[in-house]
Amino acid sequence: SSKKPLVIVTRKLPDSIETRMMELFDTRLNVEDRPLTQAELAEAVKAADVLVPTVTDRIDTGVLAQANPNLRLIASFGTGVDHIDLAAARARGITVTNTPGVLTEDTADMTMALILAVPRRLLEGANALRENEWAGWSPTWMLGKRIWGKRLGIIGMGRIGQAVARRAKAFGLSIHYHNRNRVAPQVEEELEATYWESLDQMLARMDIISINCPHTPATYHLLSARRLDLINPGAYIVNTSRGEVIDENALTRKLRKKELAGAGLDVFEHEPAVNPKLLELQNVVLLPHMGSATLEGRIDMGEKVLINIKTFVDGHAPPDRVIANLL
Ligand code: 8YV
Repeated sequence: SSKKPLVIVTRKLPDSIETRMMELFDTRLNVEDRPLTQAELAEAVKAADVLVPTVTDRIDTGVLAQANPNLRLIASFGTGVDHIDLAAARARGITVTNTPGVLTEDTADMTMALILAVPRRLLEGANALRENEWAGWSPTWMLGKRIWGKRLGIIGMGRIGQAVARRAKAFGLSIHYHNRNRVAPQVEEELEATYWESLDQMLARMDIISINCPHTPATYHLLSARRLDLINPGAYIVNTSRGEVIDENALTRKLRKKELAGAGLDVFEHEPAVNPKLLELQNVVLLPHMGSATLEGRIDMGEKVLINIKTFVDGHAPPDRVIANLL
């Protein structure tokens, strides 16, 4: 019998996943549950046959330069792979997998929660009550913006974007989207979605904008200062994808100057750091990257990681190989 591959996991995972992983492979867990330093990551890639990183591990060229040839698979726990230098991994013949699909609905739920929470001032109202600032019902107090009947512009109409669109349609929003490619006609029809080839033109017409595209070199600061200026000052922005897709400083400036009505942000450019100026604003809901944070979802993600590793070590192509067109 051949030696079991050494799998190194960088973060604490759900118990049932860790147990199963130890049964299947020679597994080294991270019991401390804190992100590894770059030096510790370099040590991990020296020893591992398979590395299981998360979004908090920056697998850059410096780290990969330390890898031994035995490192054949990076089975990432999560869907976004922008924390991994894919070109460098590919150059070394390392296969990269992710966990798509299983966190689609949870992330879309959180996106919808932000779409509702910001215009309807959910946190402001809840906080006012807690702070004893509620003097009783008033016809004119704590008025938000109506959501139904408004235009939602989705940037990135993949699995998550479509799941957001389904929810938003049920809430009476009209669906608009920008994507590299137009989605299938039956999907457009089902969602009654309008395709905008020009992102600039779409931005100028929307009441709420939701970012649901991956962070790639092509989407870095897609919402640049120039594009943020195209958006109607009464509009809201929601981001549950990656902070890097928006120029966070430019967004903060616009929110401060009331050139945008508000924002719901689950992700930030320099996590876990958040621009302190954002924290001073009333018209924002800021969440600590919770989009996929359900127990069920994390177990599903872990199971996908297990299947990807198992398939790979059995000598087959793992189901969730990251496709080259993400580069
Ligand atoms: C996780 C995510 O929080 O999958 C993603 O891309 O952002 C989240 O589901 C994280 O990435 C886990 O590594």
